[in-house]
Amino acid sequence: MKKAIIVDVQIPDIDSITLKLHLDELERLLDSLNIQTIKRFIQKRDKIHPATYAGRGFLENFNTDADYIAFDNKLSPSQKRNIKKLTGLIPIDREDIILQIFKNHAKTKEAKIQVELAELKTILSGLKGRKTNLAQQVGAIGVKGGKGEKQIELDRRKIQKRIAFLKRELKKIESRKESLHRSRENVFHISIAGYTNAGKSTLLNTLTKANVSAKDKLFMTLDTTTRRIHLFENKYAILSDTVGFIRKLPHHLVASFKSTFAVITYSDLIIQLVDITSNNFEEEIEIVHRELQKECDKIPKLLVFNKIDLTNRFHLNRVKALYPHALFISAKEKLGIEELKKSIIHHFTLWKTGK
Ligand SMILES: Nc1nc2c(ncn2[C@@H]2O[C@H](COP(=O)(O)OP(=O)(O)OP(=O)(O)O)[C@@H](O)[C@H]2O)c(=O)[nH]1
Ligand SMILES: [Mg+2]
Repeated sequence: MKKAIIVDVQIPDIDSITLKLHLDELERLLDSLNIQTIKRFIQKRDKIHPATYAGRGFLENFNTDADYIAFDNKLSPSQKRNIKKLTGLIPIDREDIILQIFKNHAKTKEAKIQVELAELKTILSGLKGRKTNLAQQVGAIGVKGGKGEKQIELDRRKIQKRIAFLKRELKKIESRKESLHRSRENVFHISIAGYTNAGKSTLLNTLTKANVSAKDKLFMTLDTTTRRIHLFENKYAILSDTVGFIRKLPHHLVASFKSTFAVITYSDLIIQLVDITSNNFEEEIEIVHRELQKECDKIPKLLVFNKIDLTNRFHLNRVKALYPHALFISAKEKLGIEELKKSIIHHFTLWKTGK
């Protein structure tokens, strides 16, 4: 197993608790890549060092057998080069880590194209106006050595060509999806949305007896799975599992995965699923809520807290008081599922009468 140290700078406008929660999440992201975090180093500074992110002296003093030095914020290509020189470790930032997770978890043709597109766009923006080579730019996990500098222009042109090709391929898949969606216009469509690892796939499995892979790793699902769900008598709806949200999802990934996220915008009801055991569930609700408001503000939503089997009565009651309209379930232990189905049926009836 590869090892990493996490390094961050605490500037005056971030408090220690928030910083800790963010680094806990970074550690989980690393864990999803099977990289073990062995230590965290935090430096208090007035501002980020433009050349080296943290202070030079601070970086020079790590005595560690780690392979990587991980950062929660985006590093510039020159910061990466400087940090590598000072520490002898491979610098990786949050974007590199998330991109690599997506890369490892992409299974369908669509997801693979989307990830490659995001990766190439990231490389291209790193190459802009620079004379360094590809491998250095990516700072990629697992990439060793580098090509000659003359390669750069060639690389750039190759990348642009490949991007154009991938975009065309993606367009084809998107238009197939759109016509599928149009053919289902008279069917009640529910999406399960939420922060990564909230239990979305587990809930899809519980509600529809599907067999979607659900694991304690971040971003297990990159492709939406859609299944039929029985409501009552001869009434059915369709239910989709979606790719999770996370704080600071890299810009190029969001753009590439637009059609995957679009499934949510097609739905008639959104189940916003929250992991009640997360130490940071309030911020997680906020992040998902903000994303959903962008294009789904008119779609009815059910706020559903999951994993209540893991929580104690005190915490549960506190959250119930904070969110009196929410539902509380355990997708895994099948608790509260009947109530959830009742709510779904209630929304289905409203939708049906409105048609
Ligand atoms: N104890 C308990 N564990 C749960 C529950 N629901 C999900 N889990 C676990 O939480 C982890 C994540 O579940 P997933 O269903 O993969 O979560 P997801 O939201 O689909 O995650 P991504 O696809 O990675 O965004 C898995 O280990 C599940 O077994 C629950 O109600 N109780
Ligand atoms: Mg999932």
